[in-house]
Parts: sequence; structure tokens; C-alpha cells
Amino acid sequence: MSAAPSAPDELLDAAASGDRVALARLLSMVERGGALSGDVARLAYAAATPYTVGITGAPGSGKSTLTNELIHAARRGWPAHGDRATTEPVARVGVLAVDPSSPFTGGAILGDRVRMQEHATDPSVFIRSMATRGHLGGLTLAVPEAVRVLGAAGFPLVVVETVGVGQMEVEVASATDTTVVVVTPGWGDAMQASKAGLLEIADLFVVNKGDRPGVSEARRDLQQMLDLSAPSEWRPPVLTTVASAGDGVEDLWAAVALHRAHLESTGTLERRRKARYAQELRRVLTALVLEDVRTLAAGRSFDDAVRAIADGELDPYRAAEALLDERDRQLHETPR
Ligand SMILES: Nc1nc2c(ncn2[C@@H]2O[C@H](COP(=O)(O)OP(=O)(O)O)[C@@H](O)[C@H]2O)c(=O)[nH]1
Ligand SMILES: [Mg+2]
Repeated sequence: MSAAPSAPDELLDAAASGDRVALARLLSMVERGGALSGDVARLAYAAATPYTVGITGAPGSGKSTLTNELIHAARRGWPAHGDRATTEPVARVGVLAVDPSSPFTGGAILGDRVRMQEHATDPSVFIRSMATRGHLGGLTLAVPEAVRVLGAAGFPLVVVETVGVGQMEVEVASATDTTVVVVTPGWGDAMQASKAGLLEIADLFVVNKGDRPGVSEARRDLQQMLDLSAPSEWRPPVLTTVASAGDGVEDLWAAVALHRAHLESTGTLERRRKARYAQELRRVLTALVLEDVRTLAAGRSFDDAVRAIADGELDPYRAAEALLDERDRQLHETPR
């Protein structure tokens, strides 16, 4: 028997042929960040980019329940539309459940697991929880990398579930091709979503828990807010679901497919992805430069620079320049 693969390239080969342990290890590398993560990113980048659907909203709004139902719908296939004459089954579905709000208790993550339990034994479905990664860039870099790893492992569709509460979570949620914002009936939920900046990133709205009172009010609030926002070529539809009963999920999936067709036919998909790559490149550059400054410019440390700024000796620009100069000097002496 040969030894289990451990190098990123071996792991990726194994993952592509269905080895789930190998896939989990690759995603752990991505999550941890650092040098191995860079190796994984280099290997995975050439693969086809999966289509990504973001599901975001307040804790408890039913995102995991909805995701669980969407997996069923996706496995049945993309509905026929436009150029696609027949339904096209999605061979493999990946789920990344991102919940940085509970890195220690794992409470929400446990909930996600329970909600999607029925897919646990399906080899075509891979569900992974992701918590914060220690180094700079955090989840905003780890999630797109994880998506690409899933793509390289043969997953054409990845659902990213995020709690839409903080700025970082909203950023992660918005970095998907189709972003679904979930609200529940009840006074002010739509308003809360708007405050959290979710209105701007929504391609589709779902009023989940449609079995509860206040559905028409929630729908009306959302429509009114949409009326007030700048007109664009895509007005986000507002759908109603009862995720716990599977009601409305087929329509939601059809709306995702329609949005995808819209993005593809207008060239918006390409433009959006390009903007995301630009953002990712900015983040990687920032991370690399900061890393260099931390390790190489130790003689003139970051902390000293902060002190100098606090003491009024340097302004942040001159402090940054001094650190970069120091880094360049050291790079010159000891080439990488
Ligand atoms: N009444 C009702 N409860 C729901 C519905 N969808 C989900 N739930 C319940 O709401 C709770 C939170 O769901 P969950 O999917 O974990 O929410 P998440 O935190 O957004 O992922 C669970 O107890 C679900 O069973 C729904 O449509 N109606
Ligand atoms: Mg959840």
C-alpha cells in the first residue's frame, strides 16, 4: 500500500479523483494560510472557476436549511434556459459555511452540520466549515482560494454560506457570482439587512420562514427599498420560501439560474470576476508586503514605526517609506 499523499500536488490529484480526506487537507492548508497555502493557490488557479452562489443573512434566518434544500435542487440540475436546451445536472456541489462569529464555540457551525446532515454520505456533496484564518487577508483571501481548490477537485458549483453581520462577512458574501440575501418576516428585518450593507450586494432576496406572520410586510419593505435604490439592468427579485418544508426552493433555484444566464449573456459575469481578481490581487500584494516588512525589516520594526508616529516624529507615509526602504536594503543584501 502506498503512503497517503501529503504534498499539495499529490493531494490535489487525489482530491480530483474523489479523495475527500485529501480535499479536506488542502482546504485546511488554505485556511491556515502561509507558504503551503501559496503552493495550493498556485496549483489550483489554472482549474475552471466554479459558479458560486452566496447565501447570507442574519443568524437563524434559515441559511443552512435553505442551502441544504438548494443542494437537492442543484443535483437535479440547472433548469433549461436560453442556450441550455435541457437541464444539466450538477455533478458535484461544494458548500463552504463561513461563520467567523463563533470560532470558539462552534455553535453555528454545529448547526450548519446538523442542517445539512442528510448530504453527509453523498460523495457528490462536500460540506466544509471555515473559521477565521490567522494571518492577514483572513477569510477574504481564504474563501476564494478554497473555492478554487474545490474547482480543481471537480466541483462546478460552490455555495458559500456567510453570516451577513460585519463588513468582512459582507465582503466575503459579495465575492460570489449570485448573492442571495435571506431575511425573515418581522418588523425591521429588511431594514437591518439594509443597514448591514446587504441591500447593495443582493442579486436575489429571499423572505424565508414564509410560514410566519408578516411576510407581505417584509416583501413590501424590500420592494420599497429597491424602488429607492439606483436603477440597474437587473432588479433583484424577492422570493418567499419555507426552507424547513422545502417550499419555494425550486423557484429560488430557477431564479439563481436566471440570474446566472443574465450575468453570462450581458458579459457582467466576466466583468465582475475581473473586479474580484483585482481585489484579490490587492489583498495578496498587501499581505506579501506586510509580511516582508515584518520579517525583513525587523531592524526597523513595525512597532517602532508606530511608536514614532505616536510620538510625532514621523507621519504614517514617511514611516511606511522607511520600512519599505529598509526592506529593499535587506532584500538587496540577501536575495530571496
Ligand atoms: N418556521 C420556520 N423555521 C425555519 C424555516 N427555515 C429554517 N427554520 C428553522 O430556523 C432555525 C435556524 O435555521 P438555520 O438554517 O440554522 O439558520 P442559519 O443560522 O441562517 O443557518 C432552525 O431551527 C430551522 O429549522 C422556515 O422556513 N420556517
Ligand atoms: Mg447556518
